[in-house]
Amino acid sequence: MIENLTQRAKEVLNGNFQAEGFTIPSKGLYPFQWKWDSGFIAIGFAHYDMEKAKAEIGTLLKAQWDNGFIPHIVFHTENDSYFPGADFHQSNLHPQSSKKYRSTGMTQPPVTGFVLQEMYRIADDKQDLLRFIEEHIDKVYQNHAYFYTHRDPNNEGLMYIYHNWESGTDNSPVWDAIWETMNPPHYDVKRKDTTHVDVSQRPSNREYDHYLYLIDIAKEHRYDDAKIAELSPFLVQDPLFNAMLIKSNEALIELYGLIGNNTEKIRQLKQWQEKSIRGCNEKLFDEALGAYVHYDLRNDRPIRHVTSSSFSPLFAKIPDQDRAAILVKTMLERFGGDDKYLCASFDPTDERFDPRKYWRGPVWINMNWMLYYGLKNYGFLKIAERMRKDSIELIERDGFYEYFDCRKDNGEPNRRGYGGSNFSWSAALLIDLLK
Ligand code: 9WN
Repeated sequence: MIENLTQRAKEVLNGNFQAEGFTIPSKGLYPFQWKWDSGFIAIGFAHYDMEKAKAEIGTLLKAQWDNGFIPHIVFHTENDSYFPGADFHQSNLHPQSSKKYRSTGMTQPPVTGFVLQEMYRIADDKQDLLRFIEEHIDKVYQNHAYFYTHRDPNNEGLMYIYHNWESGTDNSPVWDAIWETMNPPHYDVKRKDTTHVDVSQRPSNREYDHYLYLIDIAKEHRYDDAKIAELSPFLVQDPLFNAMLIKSNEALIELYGLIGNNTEKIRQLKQWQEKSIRGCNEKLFDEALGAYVHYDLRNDRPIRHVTSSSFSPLFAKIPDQDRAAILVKTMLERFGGDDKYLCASFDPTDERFDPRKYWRGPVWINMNWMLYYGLKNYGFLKIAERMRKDSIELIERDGFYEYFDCRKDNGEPNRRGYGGSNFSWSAALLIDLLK
């Protein structure tokens, strides 16, 4: 059974791998290379085809900008099945953008550092992998330096994101209160996502107006970070984004240690690390909710909702043991009923929870994967195992979907998978979870 499922996962990944050396997240819906997808995909490939895993990361890093920035989408090929594409984003507006690769001017959670560490953990030939890491690690370090230089205007160790797409959790109800502070024009554009996926499972047109407007503001200022920090109506410190950076900092410290002769970089990383962990614990933890929450920097207020991102600091060992126990209690109380699969992306006890709509409720395999390892970090083995089993069961029953209804009984037997099908990171991380 397990062999069968792993085999099917490999077929999905191989089918999505492109001759240019990267993997699309899902045919039709997402035809380019996405930053955090590529990291999860590399972990899957690392288990059976390390050359493809290396190609995935190597290709992403080739598109890095001169200031260390790594974009959220790299448009390696011409393809008009996705909107907004390269012509809308116009990354060339930024003076330090890649001259060779067209991309977006926003980023995504910084997973690449810990992905290199995972690849090393999985590799049989450690020497070979260490050589690969040696060739690429400075680029990842430069990416972290970019964040600490340009994305932390108040020097809190907490990076801001200026667009909901930078969070990876695109239409989470967390952003709703921010949309209420904005009044963007109506964009008369042809969305493509709703031609691939049922419109009821995707963000609304009005939400897209906000998304496009934020890009237009950034473009008006040629993607200048300081201007964006000053003017973007969306400026948020996201616990998931920051947890990924912290996890990746830790990974770089370990990997530079293995490589040797990098004391200065290790010193700098440790200093960043200390500041960021403190920032997360002091500013983003909400005692009353028993969870980490987002902070709206533009409007200077916490966004008090519990999401799967609220638990991601477990993955980066940010909380101490007592606080980790509080997180688990919150997770079980709000997300963990027997009638549900773990882990909904948004609080099932909140009125904005929608079990079918994208990041407003459904289960996402990448989040489950992080939470599985996060729970194991603290010895919560029973709930970790439930997280793993639920992920496997959802895929086994429904297929390699992008996201899944968390309700065990949703009135539609064997129809819990939504969004894109043959979705790469669901396949990649399943391979890891089945090991
Ligand atoms: C915008 C590719 C990406 C994921 C995101 C997911 C979705 C894009 C979209 O697909 O976002 O980046 O067009 O909806 O929300 O997490 O990286 O799989």
